[in-house]
Amino acid sequence: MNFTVFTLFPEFFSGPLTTSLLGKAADGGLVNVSLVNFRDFAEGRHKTVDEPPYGGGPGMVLKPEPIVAAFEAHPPAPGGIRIFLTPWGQPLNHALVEDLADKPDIHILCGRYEGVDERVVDGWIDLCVSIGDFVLSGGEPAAACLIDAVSRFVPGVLGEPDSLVVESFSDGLLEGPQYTRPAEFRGRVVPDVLLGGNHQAIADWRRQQALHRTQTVRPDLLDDDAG
Ligand code: 6GU
Repeated sequence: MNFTVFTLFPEFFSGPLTTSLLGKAADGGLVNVSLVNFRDFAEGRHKTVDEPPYGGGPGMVLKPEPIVAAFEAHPPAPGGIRIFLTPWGQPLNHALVEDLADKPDIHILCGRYEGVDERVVDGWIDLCVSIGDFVLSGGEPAAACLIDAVSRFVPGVLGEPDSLVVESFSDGLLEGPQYTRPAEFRGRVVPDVLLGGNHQAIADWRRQQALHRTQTVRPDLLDDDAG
């Protein structure tokens, strides 16, 4: 799986991409992330990437020329997709992550400031994605989230493929509680059923716990078949 991130802050990614699961996936050649600083494609001595918005208003808007020049220098492979990360995009969820995992090449534009000239979106972006109903100062943390979530579906990235199936959202439910040793910790005990070795009873208990947690925390997931 190949990702290319178009960002003014490539250094942001040195942590997320070298740590833990993603670091191992990168080392194993399973996931490759290229970083493109579109400031390198800006013209002039000042390498200007932003300007005040037409019509007035606060902040600065990213100019189209450097971004599109960077896109043209790094086209996605056939069957690939170009995504713009923005608070007004389509919400990222389990279904969208699974769709994206089928793409051979994912290019991601990270916005900054008050936004990106809309002509970039109209002419060069296939999909706009948000990671939730809040505003980040830039798309970089969202790109790290998207790359992590999609990479987990690349064969070989997870040690145990089963964990893709059991965990939250794959069946539309949140994952229930988990316990490990010791059986008693500061007076709090592990539920008896988990210590008993009755696999059917354990599966039933887990399902009931997952339903209860989903009902309590995310009843919206039970209302429809979203996720
Ligand atoms: Cl994808 N970008 C920004 N800047 N803020 C966000 C977001 C993305 N998703 C939620 N908030």
